[in-house]
Amino acid sequence: MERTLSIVKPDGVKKGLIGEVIRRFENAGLRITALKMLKLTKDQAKGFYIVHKDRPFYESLTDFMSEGPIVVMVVEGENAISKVREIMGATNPREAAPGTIRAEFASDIERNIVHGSDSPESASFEIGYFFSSIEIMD
Ligand code: 3AN
Repeated sequence: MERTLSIVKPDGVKKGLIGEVIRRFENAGLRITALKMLKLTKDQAKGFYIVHKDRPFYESLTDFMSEGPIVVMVVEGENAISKVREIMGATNPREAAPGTIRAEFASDIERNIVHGSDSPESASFEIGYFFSSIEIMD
């Protein structure tokens, strides 16, 4: 069993896609083991995306991620990290495979509806950023 952190980003929440994202994860046999809605401050968004601090899109990405409410969740299952990324589609929606969340709903490479951890190391950092161990179900 593997755990990953997924986020319905501000554009996803605004477009009413919280249920759609969760439905796709659950339909793929994954389980939601922690879930909450919150609005990040700019500094909290910067902390979450600290690995991207030297990238040219860091300022704009952290503005976007703090512009409105998000839904964060822990998703668990066999190969949860790669399964979630497959369901999301490529970062750039124009390159995302047909039928993926980003291909169907994302407007551009930044406003791309959903986040999923890209490795066990980032999953561990990202889950710990939002949840304590007693908030995650067995
Ligand atoms: P992914 O979310 O597919 O793992 P990352 O980790 O490379 O992609 O990037 C994190 C986030 O930064 C993306 N979800 C997207 O919102 C934003 N992003 C990535 N690349 C760009 C870019 N070239 N221009 C603007 N925003 C970007």
